[in-house]
Amino acid sequence: MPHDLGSTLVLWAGAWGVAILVALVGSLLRARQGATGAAPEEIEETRPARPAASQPGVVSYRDRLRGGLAKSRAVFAERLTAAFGRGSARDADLEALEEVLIEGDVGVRATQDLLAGLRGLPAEQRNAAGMTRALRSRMRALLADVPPETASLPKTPWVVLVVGVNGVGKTTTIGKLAARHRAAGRSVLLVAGDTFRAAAIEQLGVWAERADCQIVKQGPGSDPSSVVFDGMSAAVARGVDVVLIDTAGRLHTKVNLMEELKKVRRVVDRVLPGAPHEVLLVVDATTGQNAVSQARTFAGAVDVTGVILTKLDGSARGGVVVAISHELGLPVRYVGVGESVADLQPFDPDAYVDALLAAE
Ligand SMILES: Nc1nc2c(ncn2[C@@H]2O[C@H](COP(=O)(O)OP(=O)(O)O)[C@@H](O)[C@H]2O)c(=O)[nH]1
Ligand SMILES: [Mg+2]
Repeated sequence: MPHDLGSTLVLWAGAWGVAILVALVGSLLRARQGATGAAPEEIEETRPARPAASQPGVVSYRDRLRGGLAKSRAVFAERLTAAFGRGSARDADLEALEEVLIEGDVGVRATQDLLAGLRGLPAEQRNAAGMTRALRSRMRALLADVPPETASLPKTPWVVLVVGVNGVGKTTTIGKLAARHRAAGRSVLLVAGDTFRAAAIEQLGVWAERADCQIVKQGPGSDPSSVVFDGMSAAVARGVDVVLIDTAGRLHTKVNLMEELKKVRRVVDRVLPGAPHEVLLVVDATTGQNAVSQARTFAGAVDVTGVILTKLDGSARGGVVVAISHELGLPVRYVGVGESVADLQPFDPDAYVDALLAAE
């Protein structure tokens, strides 16, 4: 890995950690003031797109958050010291930590597992440093390992179906993924399987131009399965390396959406047996536990192979990574940290945990 990319990832991971730490601490304070709300049970559509992030490339997301890194880290360390620093940790201190983790969207199950491990720590390790160290290694163990980005594709065309509810960032993420593949010298074909709105088809067209790749589309209102059939047939005939299939995420009803996705999946497999090779679920980090319930619903319907968590730049709810990974056993493959083409980073569980729970 080139040095500058390596340091960028480290900075990014650190920056992400800051956002989460700030949220964890803030959430605890809010929770103590009784100002918390329950996470929605039902899968919901994500709210409409927020305004564009500030000028990409001027001050990057990582740079912006990096400025606050030392301070936020210190704040979190301070809270741990306050909780555990005076001799051994009492049960009440573990309860405080439980609130921090739950409010930080780590999820009930993961939180309980983490606490169970900490309760068993020997007395001499029940101080801020020992607790943080134990929490870090236990949290890392809860995160599914991420398969490395392959230098060469196992087969071509490599077909990726991208699913998720409206507004989470599917189309944008496809654009970013396309650019990554193009940068690796691969030919890419995009399939405009979200036929519900003309704007969705145009949006994918813009990304196709930007990333210099092919696109197969039909008019708005056409049958998604028919577009996908055309796209797959073209990809096979033209011998392209990568096919990225966009899909609609409009929840007219959950059942309809899932049935449509299953049908699309069958069509892909009919044209190219064994495909799609990956089904990536895109979820919006700002939706917290709702992202977890979306992941559960989609995973049950279409054999999701990995998750992409978007909008971490606008969110401090990155703890949801742990919930998705642990409760559903799905690897988080990439995270989106902004709206521009370079703002998609492979997820690094080690860097994540280190940034979240830095001891020093
Ligand atoms: N800040 C931020 N915005 C994002 C990210 N990913 C997508 N978006 C924005 O989210 C909005 C919805 O994205 P879109 O790709 O149209 O979502 P789709 O409906 O799932 O296809 C757009 O304004 C995107 O620019 C991200 O990682 N960070
Ligand atoms: Mg879209």
